[in-house]
Amino acid sequence: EKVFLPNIKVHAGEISSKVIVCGDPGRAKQIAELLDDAQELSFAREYRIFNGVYHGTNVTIASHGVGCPGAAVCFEELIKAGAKEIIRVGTAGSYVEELPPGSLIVADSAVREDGLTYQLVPRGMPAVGDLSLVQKVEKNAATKDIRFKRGTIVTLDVFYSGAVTFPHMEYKAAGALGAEMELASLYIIARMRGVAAAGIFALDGYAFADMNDYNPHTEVVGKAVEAEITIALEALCDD
Ligand code: R1X
Repeated sequence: EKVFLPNIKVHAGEISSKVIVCGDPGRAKQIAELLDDAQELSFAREYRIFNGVYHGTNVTIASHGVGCPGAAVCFEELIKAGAKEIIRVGTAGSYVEELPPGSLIVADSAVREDGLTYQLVPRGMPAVGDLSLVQKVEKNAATKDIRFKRGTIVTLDVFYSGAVTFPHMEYKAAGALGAEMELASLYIIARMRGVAAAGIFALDGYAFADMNDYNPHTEVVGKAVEAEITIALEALCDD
């Protein structure tokens, strides 16, 4: 009897060892459309899973939704199902002028400004990507005509701000390049479970901006998302 993963609704062994993850189920479908023989395995809650073939290599595409706790359920079950290399393709808000909307961040590390990872590992554990997988992503990004930088991204839980102010400016001063909402959980879980992970992000605005004005649905962001998808697929199949 094969183990059934109850939230992502696939059996162990049904997915590829090479996985692309993204937040949006619609984007999972967009990525799957670039594959040969794409097949939807499941779509439960925010978790939508496809198998397919990219340039002769079997890959799996999975969506994980918004925020670390929900994404962590997806990452843990993907790993139980057989994932060995996971690349997150996402969107993020920029901290720096050199990375305007439409450019990319290759994140080698994530700041743990989430709650989830503190319930998994001690405070001192760093959230870092797999060095060789991150380097494959960076190498493939460098072949594209798109602006990018490699560095640290901040993973936070809050999207619409409340009564307190998130210290974006302090993280900018500390050298972080931008902010998003899931990568720290991927990096902590991947390291704890012994698999490789990397992350690449299309900048869709500035993290300091009023989120009530947030509009990622522009042509320049769409092009950056398309570019990062190709970069991630090439990096995953680069061995
Ligand atoms: O990671 C962030 C989150 O999943 C990036 O975009 C989403 C919020 O719109």
